[in-house]
Amino acid sequence: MKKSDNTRREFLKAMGWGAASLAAGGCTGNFNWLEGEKNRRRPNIIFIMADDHAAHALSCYGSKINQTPNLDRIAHEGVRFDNCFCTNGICAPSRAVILTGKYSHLNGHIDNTKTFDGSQQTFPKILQKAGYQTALIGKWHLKSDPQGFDYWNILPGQGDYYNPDFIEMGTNTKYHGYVTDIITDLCLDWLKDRRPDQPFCLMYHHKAPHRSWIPALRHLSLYDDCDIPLPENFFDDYATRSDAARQQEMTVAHHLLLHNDLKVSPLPDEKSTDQKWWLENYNRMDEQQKKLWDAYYGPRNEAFRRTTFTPQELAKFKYQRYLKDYLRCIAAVDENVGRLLDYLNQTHLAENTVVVYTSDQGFYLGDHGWFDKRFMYEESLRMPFIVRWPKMTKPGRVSREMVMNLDFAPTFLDLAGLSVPRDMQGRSLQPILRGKHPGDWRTAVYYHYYEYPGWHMVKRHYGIRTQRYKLIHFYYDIDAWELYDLQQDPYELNNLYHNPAYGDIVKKLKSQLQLLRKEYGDSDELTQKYLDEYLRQRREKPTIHQ
Ligand SMILES: [Ca+2]
Repeated sequence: MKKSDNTRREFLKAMGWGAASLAAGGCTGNFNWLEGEKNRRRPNIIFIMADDHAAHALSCYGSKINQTPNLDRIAHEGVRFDNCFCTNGICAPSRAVILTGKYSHLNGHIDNTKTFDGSQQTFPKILQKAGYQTALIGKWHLKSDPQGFDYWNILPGQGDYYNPDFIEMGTNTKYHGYVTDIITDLCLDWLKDRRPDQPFCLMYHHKAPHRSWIPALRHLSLYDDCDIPLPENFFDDYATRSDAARQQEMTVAHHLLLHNDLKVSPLPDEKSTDQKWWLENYNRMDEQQKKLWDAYYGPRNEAFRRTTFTPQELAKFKYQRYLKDYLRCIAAVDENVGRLLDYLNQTHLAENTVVVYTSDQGFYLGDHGWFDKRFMYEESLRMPFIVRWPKMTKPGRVSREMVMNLDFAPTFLDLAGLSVPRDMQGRSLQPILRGKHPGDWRTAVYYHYYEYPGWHMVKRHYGIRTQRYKLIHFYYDIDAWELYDLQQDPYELNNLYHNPAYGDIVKKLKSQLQLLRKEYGDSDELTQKYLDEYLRQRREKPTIHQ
């Protein structure tokens, strides 16, 4: 056998094809054939990520409050992961975990105040080196310039919903329109212009539905004809919990901002401190956009000002306005993902393109009376994660294996036929995508949140979640534990940590938690190091935490 045949056989073996493929392929045996065949076979990857899109706001996850027919297409034609969790439930750290396949304490990006060390190993860099065309379009949020991409066009910082600025490979450009539509247009343009002879990896990252939940004009009246039902635990009184649940600053009732979040435009003589984001957003609109915006919110805001509310009625008003705007933002994401899926079908790219939809973490949709994320409770710990690759995934499959954002990088590399670097801490999901249930799959996940004192005042904590239990340790200005039996108490209202009947379970979980900390390289020393660094930074530059 010629050397080229050997090389080809090795490649086919690596890709899971046997000798039959070799025999059937025709034996030209030259390198170009091999490269062409390799590129034709390797899947394209479209990694769609929204910002703060909770799984319980997707109809494929049983949402009681909205429909997402286009996102559901990915789940219905692929695999829905019901137990996908983030390792640190906040925007930039989750993105850093996804890129590196490493926990925050190893990639260094423990909180939103950090700047990502772009010199480190990431999966896009490895894909690029292996011959993939790589592109990143939309939200980035890691401060340093993206590395490992042939093309990038990103929102600066959090970005704006209307007429947003983008930074295209270092150059600022202002676009006219609504951000979710623009990001999708840019992705479609890139797909049309890409080189057809190479596989690609496109990171299609939405800003929506991040705070302050500013909908497209065409969606302003969506949900006008209904009330969004309150979640079961909206009026959680935190009775059995630690002070962490009581001392946060993220309640719908008290911490949503009237102007910035709820779109109640300030009166001419109203000198409120919460106008800044509202004004920035409003002032970006052109005259026609402002006219349509005012025509919708104006009369509703006047009615709000004429009404006298009890505290509970006011909380419900805030919930409705918050949730409706949040869901309207998701409606635009859903429509636009539909446009992208249609494009893949029309261009026959769908068959060999892995399409992933996820969010950097979940979100509280009034659950526990909250908005935002950070806590290790289910609603923000859980990430929607749906994957379609017609070549591999059978339609409508559901996985209950415990997976993490830590697994995304190893999965993408594995699907591209590349070996996963040993220092990545996640595990490829390829067997699960193929419908297998690996017997040695993990039975628990480890979580660690750091950003305190800071936005929303969610105390530092780490913990373990198994299929049935969750044990959380809050630390720093508190030393408190919480235990939940998710089977008996799915809404996490009853902290069982001090219940003697659960003593053995606590003991076992604490031991498991220590093993996980050790396995993933986290430690009390590292925790202290990051805390000292955080507090020093806060003293030297207080505004960084505002
Ligand atoms: Ca986020």
